Amino acid sequence: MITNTDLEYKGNLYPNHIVKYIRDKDKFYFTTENGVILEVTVVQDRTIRFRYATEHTFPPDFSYAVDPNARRGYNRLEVLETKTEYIIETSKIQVLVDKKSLRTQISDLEGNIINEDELGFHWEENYEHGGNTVKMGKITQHSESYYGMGDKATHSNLKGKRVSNWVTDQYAYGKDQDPLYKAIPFYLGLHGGKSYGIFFDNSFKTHFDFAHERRNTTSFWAEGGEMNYYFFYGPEMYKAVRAYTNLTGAPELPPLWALGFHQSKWSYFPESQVKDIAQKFRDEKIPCDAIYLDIDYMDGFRCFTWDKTKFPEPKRMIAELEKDGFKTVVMIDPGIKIDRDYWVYREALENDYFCKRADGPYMKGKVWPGECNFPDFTNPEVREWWAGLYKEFMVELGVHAVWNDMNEPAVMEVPTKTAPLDTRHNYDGHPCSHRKAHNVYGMQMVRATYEGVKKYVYPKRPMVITRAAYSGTQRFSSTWTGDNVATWEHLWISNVQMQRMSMSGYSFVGCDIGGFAEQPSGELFARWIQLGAFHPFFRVHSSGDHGDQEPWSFGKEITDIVRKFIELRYQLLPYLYTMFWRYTREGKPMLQPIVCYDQEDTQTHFRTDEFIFGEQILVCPVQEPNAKGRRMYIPRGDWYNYWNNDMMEGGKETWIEADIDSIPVFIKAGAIIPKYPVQQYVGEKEIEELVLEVYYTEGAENSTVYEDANDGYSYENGKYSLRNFKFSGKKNELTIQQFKDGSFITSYDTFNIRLLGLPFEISKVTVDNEEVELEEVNFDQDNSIIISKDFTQLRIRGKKELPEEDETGSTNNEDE
Ligand code: NBV
Repeated sequence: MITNTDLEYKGNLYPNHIVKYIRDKDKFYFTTENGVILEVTVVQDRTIRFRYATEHTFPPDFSYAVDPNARRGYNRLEVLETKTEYIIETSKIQVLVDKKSLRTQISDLEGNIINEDELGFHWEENYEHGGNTVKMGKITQHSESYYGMGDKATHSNLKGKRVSNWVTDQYAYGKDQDPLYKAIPFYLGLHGGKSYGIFFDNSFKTHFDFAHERRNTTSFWAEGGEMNYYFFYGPEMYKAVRAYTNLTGAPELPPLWALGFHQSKWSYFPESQVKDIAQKFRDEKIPCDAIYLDIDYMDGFRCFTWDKTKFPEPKRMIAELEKDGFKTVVMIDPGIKIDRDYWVYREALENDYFCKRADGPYMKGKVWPGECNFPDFTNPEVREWWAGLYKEFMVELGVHAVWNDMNEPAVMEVPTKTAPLDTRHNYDGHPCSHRKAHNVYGMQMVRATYEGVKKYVYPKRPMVITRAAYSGTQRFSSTWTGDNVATWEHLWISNVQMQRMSMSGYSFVGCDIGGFAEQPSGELFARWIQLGAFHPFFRVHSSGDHGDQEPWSFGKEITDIVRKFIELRYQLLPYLYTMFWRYTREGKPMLQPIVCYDQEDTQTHFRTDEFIFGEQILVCPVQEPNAKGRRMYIPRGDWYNYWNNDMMEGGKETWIEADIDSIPVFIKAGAIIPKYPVQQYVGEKEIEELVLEVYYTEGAENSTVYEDANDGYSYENGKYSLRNFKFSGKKNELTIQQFKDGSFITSYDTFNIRLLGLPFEISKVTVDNEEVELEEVNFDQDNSIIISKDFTQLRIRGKKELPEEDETGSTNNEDE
């Protein structure tokens, strides 16, 4: 075995033996003879924080990533000291700290090793910048796989890869190009059927090596700051993601319109063009909820201004669009034009809000308006000012949502593409250079934007979109994956990125459908819409220099396909909204790669294409031209092909037909999928009936439908409707039970229950414990029945309405 003293080569320093141990409630301090302190904090039974100091001192503890509202607390905490180690035990795991080397090992309570240090913590002094390069070496366990890490455009299983985190404006990036727009230093490990997560909360440039340099080691390091990481025990992957999401936060529920279809381009102008596009959606009967204004709406690219020749009366235009069901989303960038006649610039200058270089001058960079200064969003006072700038837009003009771009920050005409590294930042009272603040700059900008938008759209809910992000940004904003390209390869990349982001705690994510750069063929556009319909943020955006990219730009056949999938999206809104609600409440990823769905099936470990939308819908995009279908892996269990209701047994790879107007979509047997009617925009229609598609299985399955007012905050006061359906199927019988919570009264009174895949003829129906005469039951040819939403009354054959008693609510077991 190698000892730490053998390893003190190449400038690396290692902790030696422990000389002091102190416990302070949930914190444990281990000090080594050479001045390293390891602070172990038990955050929750499955969440442990490891933090290392050199030279006996910790700097002040501060994190932008950690949600101040994260739940903390544990059920059990015991410590044991043996001759060679300290053992900390919670109700889920055991942490060993080795007395001789300070190395740690984490195992479950059955003694299975989940994660262990190889070289463990070590560091190198950084003479140029001061401080340390901090490093952690772990053992790669037998057959270990790795996932997560934000927007990396590479195979979803990161085994054998090395990646870095440095938020970067990466126009027209390629597969495997790294780093991109996000810095999310969180990964999941999976071996022996058990999973865990590690979050390295360090905003400097970080690097992760997943058995790339050495076959049996996984390491991560940062070019400054502290070795400060959290370990989350699964053993299910989603539980590790959930624990990470508990720590770094989830967003609030967006308004439902934000989950509709959105149309964008760089740029729609003038007003007449925006109006024409909007009108065309209505004429073509293609649902759409939002239209985007890119930088050209501004006066000379000055943020918070309007080019009055293009948009003479923004307030009127926005109101007219709104009347027609369109929300208006506008872009805001961080660069503020250096222009003494521009009020935003003057305000920032007078208040000393711009970032400065180390020796005093303002940090300058060229962006769209020419030379700009950049507000220091890491200063709380600057954030407050920035939030206030949205007042006019949101309150006076009626803008609905804001889109923050270029917030890496992107700077043109410099090789680094960003601010100089000596730029100074307030970092909420912990002054530092851009080396430390770079990865959180965009996050703090969009945080300020969120605060402003939220304040001024109140009592409605905010909707914000960001390009740059660090861990925790999901609390404030949705995101998209930046400037992709109209290629088939990018369709693959988008699919992987969405799943990866979801598994990195960031579910409210989408990509530029059709590709930002270059022009897609009609076929590629259709295939991309088919995938995008299953992404939480569903927006077409393009650079606009290569022709049109609207749903009708590629001829009738493609328009019809695009319409079909946008319509499907609108039908699935109650399902999607429920997924979102679960994400906000439980941190459950909205998209799951199939490895997350069934981690014990090793067949899933290296799959990139198939994913689960929510919990019960399996989707697999077609990613090649000219395809009539594709081979795909169907996870274990029974699945119904959505298009023909054929049931299929999973656990195998198989060919699935999917001509240009289709994409493989499967529904988990036993699921109850709620659907709304097609609307041209959210709120166009009052929902008169909730369709429940019930997929028979022999066995049990739970399904949920969450609904509320679709906007506003009444849901926080109990005005929501949560329906839990318990399905249980036997050979010749099926039962559906409903459990209801919340006081929101849905606009519909009835469910239209469609029984799919029934292996038997119906001979008896019981509602609310009473048998209904079979000849009375109003079965349509497709086994669908109309039932009151309280599950007490069936609609009787030949009658359009439910029986009288129901309308008076006589036997209502709902507490509405
Ligand atoms: O504002 C223009 C574009 C925008 O359309 C795109 O979505 C962003 O990712 N923006 C980048 C700046 C210019 C990119 C070449």
